[in-house]
Amino acid sequence: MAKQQENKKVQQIQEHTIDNANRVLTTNDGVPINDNNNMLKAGERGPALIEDFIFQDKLAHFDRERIPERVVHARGSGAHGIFEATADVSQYTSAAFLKKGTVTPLFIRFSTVAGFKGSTDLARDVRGFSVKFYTEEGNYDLVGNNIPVFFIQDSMNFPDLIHAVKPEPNNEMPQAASAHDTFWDFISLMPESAHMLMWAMSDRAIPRSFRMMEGFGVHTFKFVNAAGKGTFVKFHWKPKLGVHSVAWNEAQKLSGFDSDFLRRDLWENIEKGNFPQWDLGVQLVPEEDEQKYSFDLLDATKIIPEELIPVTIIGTMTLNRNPENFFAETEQVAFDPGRLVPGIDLTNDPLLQGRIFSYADTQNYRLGGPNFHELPINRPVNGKHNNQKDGFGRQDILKGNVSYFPNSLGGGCPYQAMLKGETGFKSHEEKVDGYKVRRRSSSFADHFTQARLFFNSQTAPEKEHIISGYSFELSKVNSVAIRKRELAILNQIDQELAKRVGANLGLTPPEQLDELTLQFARQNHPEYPVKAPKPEVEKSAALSMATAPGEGTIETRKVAFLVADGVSKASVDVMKKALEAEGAEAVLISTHTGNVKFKEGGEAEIQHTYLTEASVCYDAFYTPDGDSVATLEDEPDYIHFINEGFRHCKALAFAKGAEKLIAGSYIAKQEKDAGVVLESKNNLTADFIKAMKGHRVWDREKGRKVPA
Ligand code: HDD
Repeated sequence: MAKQQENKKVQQIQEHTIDNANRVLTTNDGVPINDNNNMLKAGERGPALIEDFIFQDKLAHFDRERIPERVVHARGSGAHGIFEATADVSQYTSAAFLKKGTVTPLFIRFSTVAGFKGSTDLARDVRGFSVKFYTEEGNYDLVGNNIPVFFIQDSMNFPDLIHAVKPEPNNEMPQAASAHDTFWDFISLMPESAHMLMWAMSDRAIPRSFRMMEGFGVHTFKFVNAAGKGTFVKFHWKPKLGVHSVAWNEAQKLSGFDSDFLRRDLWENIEKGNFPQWDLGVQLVPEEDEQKYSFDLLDATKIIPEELIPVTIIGTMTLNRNPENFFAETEQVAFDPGRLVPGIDLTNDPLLQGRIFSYADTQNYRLGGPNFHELPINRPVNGKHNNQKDGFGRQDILKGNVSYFPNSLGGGCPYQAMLKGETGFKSHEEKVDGYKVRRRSSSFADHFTQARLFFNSQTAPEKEHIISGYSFELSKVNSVAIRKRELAILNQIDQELAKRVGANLGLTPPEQLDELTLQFARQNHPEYPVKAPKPEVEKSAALSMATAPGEGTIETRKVAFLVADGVSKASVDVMKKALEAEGAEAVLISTHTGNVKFKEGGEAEIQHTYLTEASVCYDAFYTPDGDSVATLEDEPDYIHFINEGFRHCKALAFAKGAEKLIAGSYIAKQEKDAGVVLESKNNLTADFIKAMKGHRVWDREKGRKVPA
């Protein structure tokens, strides 16, 4: 906490924070209110009076409490934190906040893309990953996603993409879901989306936690050093807790049981002091190598395989404080990829170029005018000095009679950095020489090679999940022509993938791309489909979640202890101690709230019951010994817990006396695997922890026999 108090952003926000403790209720003008229950009336039973300024003050504000939600990424969760630069990158960038040892306050917002503000966290969707660094050289926004590529290559298509994925305009269905005709209609006509779709159909789109997602800047940006030399750069956020997902069936159920699941997980862990951390990594490409690769660095549908250019870690982000107020901070924070600091610049990526217009434009509308920079959450910590003034909601008071440049009356201030030998932000100088054209670069025409790279890099269970993802989504599409069109695209990527999805749809994948798809693709590339250049890398371990960094920790994982009155305290305690030593959390679930009685005497407080909680809210399950076992034998909700936990491939441990409970569940009919830990056969605590470290026993899905 001491470190947070020292931080300039925390201080700045505190200056604007109101505490109502021991204060009298007032109007917005500070007038103390005597009666906050009754309108002013002409007689006890008479009509209300227009002079009731106290009522008007209250209602007029209430009537204006909603602002337009973000047109995309409407649903999000924010947190404060810090970034500490840990490597010397001065050779590549002059950015002051990246100077080794510098600590910079930041605000992050995670989001889903398609759903409305009140939709569910667990939709199959891309997650936004936006970071605002409050640097000493102004605000720098890295507005990325948890997927390193994008659906489209040129911003001109962005409104169409979003119109297609959002609920259909006639009936506003479905909410927060891409599994519908308009999305797949658009996507199947846009083969450039093939790579992104592969990621979106994978488990990356249903994360276990915001804290367990990678983040990516997506575009290639430019680092610029003090001498003005540029280097291409891609940004990566690598989570210390590993990269994990839930199962699709689980995601759907979570959306009902706790649609705030990811938001709650982030909030609760920060409250508990489990501060999530990510390393910031960069892939650096010298300017001279711009044309060296089989893909174009300016094409946002392509990654740079880590085997080709490794990721160098340059700093660490720690999220350490929840917002005080959701609206004032998380809702009003305004991100913009065009908010750059000296040492970082844009490239000519046509998707990035379009974004530079859209974000400031949308903030001007959404936040009601040009002074949104003055909202506490958006204010730079180093102050702002310019001649912009007035406008709705202006807060800063500009002193003096000068509000223009150049001036002599104000001593030439605020002065241009270059006039005093300072650098300020200087756009990286590059030669631009070409015809003014509305066209797509031919270097963007290969759409399938990296989609194939992604699929080939997955483990067997991950491939199965991708097949299921496509099968689920396309089954929800009513038009058979659209299903076939997408199958034809899959067939260009991997024939087995297309065949398997086709079988689930009762369709044989067409050999060639559909005529309509070709027609649209040829608008950009007349020779389409083009012969793909040979890729440098055909398989990349970094693309699989199973082999991503940070694996093997169970820190902050939630384990449900399934108990009832009469449970053995000793049996609870031995497992609790072992799990807590690994940083995991034990949560007792019983048949009623209040206290659970131990067999040995004594009680423990119960927050959750079989009625109020569901297995999907937990990572693993332990059933301790005791007289509770007899109660649980007759408790269908308990049986459902363990059936469902098994179905979702989670680890389950049973103390010796509780092992007989398996007989009443579907686990009895399945082959036991390393994820079912029995005290009579295993080392109860060590083997349970080992199973949890593997995250899920995905192989268990092969049977698919558990009707949970
Ligand atoms: Fe965007 C919001 C990420 C392409 C236009 N975008 C938004 C947010 C994220 C992204 C994380 C939420 C920010 C927040 O939390 O407030 N967007 C991306 C990424 C893209 C991308 C990674 C591609 C690489 N976006 C993109 C394009 C356009 C936009 C091509 C338009 C030309 N995005 C917007 C927007 C939003 C937005 C309409 C809506 C709310 C906002 O900006 O603040 O301007």
